[in-house]
This record gives sequence, structure tokens and C-alpha cells, in this order.
Amino acid sequence: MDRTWIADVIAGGQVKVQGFVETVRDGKAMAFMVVRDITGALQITVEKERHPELCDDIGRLTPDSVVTVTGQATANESVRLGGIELIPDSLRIESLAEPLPISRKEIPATKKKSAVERSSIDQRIDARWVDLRTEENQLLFQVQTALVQAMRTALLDRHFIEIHSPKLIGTASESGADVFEVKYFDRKAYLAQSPQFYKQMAMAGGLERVFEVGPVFRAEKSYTSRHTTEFTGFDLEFSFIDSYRDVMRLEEELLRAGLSAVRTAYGDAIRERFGVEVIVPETPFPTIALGDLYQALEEEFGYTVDASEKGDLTTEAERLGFEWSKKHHGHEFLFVTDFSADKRAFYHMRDEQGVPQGYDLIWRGVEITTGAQREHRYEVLKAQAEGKGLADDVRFYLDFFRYGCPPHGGFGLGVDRLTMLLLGLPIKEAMFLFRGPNRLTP
Ligand code: AMO
Repeated sequence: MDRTWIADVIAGGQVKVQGFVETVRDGKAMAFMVVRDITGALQITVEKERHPELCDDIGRLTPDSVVTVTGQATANESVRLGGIELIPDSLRIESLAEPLPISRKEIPATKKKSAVERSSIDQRIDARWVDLRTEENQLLFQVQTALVQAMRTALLDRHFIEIHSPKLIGTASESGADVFEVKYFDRKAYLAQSPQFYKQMAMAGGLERVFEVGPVFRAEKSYTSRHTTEFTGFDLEFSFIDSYRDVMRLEEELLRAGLSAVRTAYGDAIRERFGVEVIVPETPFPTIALGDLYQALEEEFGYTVDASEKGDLTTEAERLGFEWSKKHHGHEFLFVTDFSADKRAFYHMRDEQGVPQGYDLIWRGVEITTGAQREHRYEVLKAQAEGKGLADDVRFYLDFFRYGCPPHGGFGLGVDRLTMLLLGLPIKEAMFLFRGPNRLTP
């Protein structure tokens, strides 16, 4: 018999379901189990007298064991789970679970038992495969899938091509800082910090519009709720733009498409499980120049920073920028432009005043994107690389611009940051498997 997804079980038919045992209550005359698959949960009800052959297995069953159950799906109004129960005629234990190594949820005290605290996130990551089985975590990955898929579709609709650039590279990329070095046979290689150079190579290669969703490595010893040493980047690059503002417009449209798809498919579930409202943002997003933002934050919140820090966004300015954007624009996003050239990558195009033609995007107080128009004129680009002392390291990259290259721009968006902000979680909770300075397992 074919397997039926639990969400598709309707009363009246003979079905086979498979999943994890969520709970098992083995009484004298009756046994009740709840079995969950990725689509939902179903109550299995066993009248022991009628099915003595099932009693041994039910007695052995532990929570989180994996079972295959076949039987009659039957309507029963008193069943909380959708008014349906499965009356089994066979039950097979596929895998018996040992007592779980973690507590995924706080269990309140009862008369007989004292409360059980929820395991810490690090303990839960140690047994992440057990932790992933919660409804919240499964929802998280369904939401992330819908979000990325909607953005991907929006790009495909606009003639974008998906690329898969190498992550093993011969010279330290971008800034030269924060790269992991790896042994590559008898020489050194590095892990890509961004697909930046390769998405630009695609522009020189005439692909015109490309995107990549893939791993990004950062050798940063940061222990915050938003940093990880390996994350998933959603990167794109497109040709024949007039300005970085074209890049901002595209990013707004993508985020709107992504959040709108998430809200339609999962808005209610997210509210229920995470207590967060999915807001589909209005376009255009509010935009402010960095200098004006610092001035506004000083006037509004009395926030001041040393002049030496004013060329870049501080973490606190990101947080307050969100407050400011909410207050003045009723908006959760904020584009910040006009950073100082010494704080931005050498490949950002600069205007006559030397101002980088790019932006950061802040959502709910955290930077989620850097974007820019790139410098595509070989001589100017070379001079900018030399200005940062990088000309030797990036010689192979500079060659991309010697044989014809359209004006272009793009952005890099952190998928893990997007997911964590969407659901109101720290980054460790929002990743399939977190990687940090102290974590390389499981
Ligand atoms: P940037 O370095 O700003 O830009 O990275 C782009 C986005 O990636 C995410 N991000 C991170 N997420 C988790 N942990 C980290 N340690 C981390 N570092 C960055 C953020 C960030 O906004 N090449 C440029 C992009 C471009 O101009 O196209 C770049 O890599 O969401």
C-alpha cells in the first residue's frame, strides 16, 4: 500500500501513514499515540482487547520512535486533531528511539513530576537532528523555502540565470581579511567570502543577470546573535543599470515578493508558533544618507558616536535606525547610503566626490544586505584596488574588466539573517546547522 501524507488522511479510507511518534499513552484498555509526519499529526487509537497482537509493540514504543501504521481512518468528533483517528490493524516499529538527549521544550511541573527546563541552544545543536523535529523548526524551514523560492521565481521572471561559483579560491577574496585558509594539495587555498568576483565575471561574460544561493565563509571571531562563520548568501548581479538605485528597486521588489509569499502560505502559523507578524513591506523603502541618519539619531535619541566611526554603521545605529524608520515612515526596512569610501569595498563605484555608490539595507535593526553599483572601468577599478593595497591579490579579477564589461551592480543578502529576523530568533536557532568559532559539529 502507498503511503498517505497525514494532511491528506480523510475519514473512511484504509491508509498507511509513517512518521515519528510524538506522544504515546498506553492505558489499560486503550492506547493512544500521536504520529507526526512533515504535513501534520494524527491520533492512532488502539482498543487493546480487539488488537492484542499490537500490545507488545505499543508497550515498547518510546517518544520519537519511527513507525509505519496502517488502518482505517475514522471520524471521531472528540479527537482534537482534526476529528479523525486511525484505528490500526498493523503497526511496525521502524526505529526505536532511546531516551532523548535534550529537552526541546520546557515541561511545566505536575503534581508528580518537577518541571523540566528547556535545554540550551548549544545543547540542542549538539543533538540538532532531534531538535529539528519540533513543529516550530519544521515550519522554519518551510518558511525559508517559500521565501527563497519566491525570490528565485521573481528573478527567473526577470531573465536572471542561476550560477554556481567556486568556493575554493586561489587568492584571498574581497578585502583580504576574514578569510579561511585551507590546505590545497601542496599550496594554500581560501574559502570564498562571497561570490562577488564571480558574479561580476558573469557580467563580463555577457550573462547580463545572474544570481546564486550558496555558502559564504567568514573567518570572523564574532559571538553575537547575528554572526556565523558559514552562512547562505543570496547574491545577484545585473548589467546595464543606471545607478545603484536600480539595485535597491530590485531588492525591494524581491523582498516584497518573498514576504508576500510567506505571509500567504504561513502568516497564521508564524503568528501562532513564533508570535510574529509577517509584514509585506510597501515600496519604495525609506532611504537615508548615513550622515543624515547619525544626525537624526542624535536629535531623536541623543545617540552620538566618535567622528571616526561615522563613515560606517555601528551596531547601535542599525538598531536605532529601525526605531527611526518605524517612527518616521511606519516601515521596518531602511536603506542607508553614502558610506565613506574607506569603509567600503574597492569595487564599489564612486561619484565625483568619492562617495561609494552603494547601500546597506537594515531590517528590524540588523543589516541584511550590502549592495552597490560596481566600478566597471578597468583603469578606475585598478586605481581603487591599489588605493586599498589589493592590486596584486585581485589581478585575476581586474582582468575581467579588460575585454569589455557592461555597467552593472548587485547585492548580497544573508538568508540566515533574513530567516532569523522574520521569525524573531537568534541566528543559531534559524540555521539548519550553525557554524561558529567554537562549533564545527555535528
Ligand atoms: P557583506 O559582507 O555585507 O557584502 O555580506 C552580505 C550580507 O551577508 C550577511 N552576512 C552575514 N550573515 C551571517 N553571519 C555573518 N558573519 C555575515 N556576514 C555577512 C549579511 C550581509 O548584509 N560582496 C558583498 C555583497 C555585494 O555587494 O553584492 C558582501 O559580501 O546579511
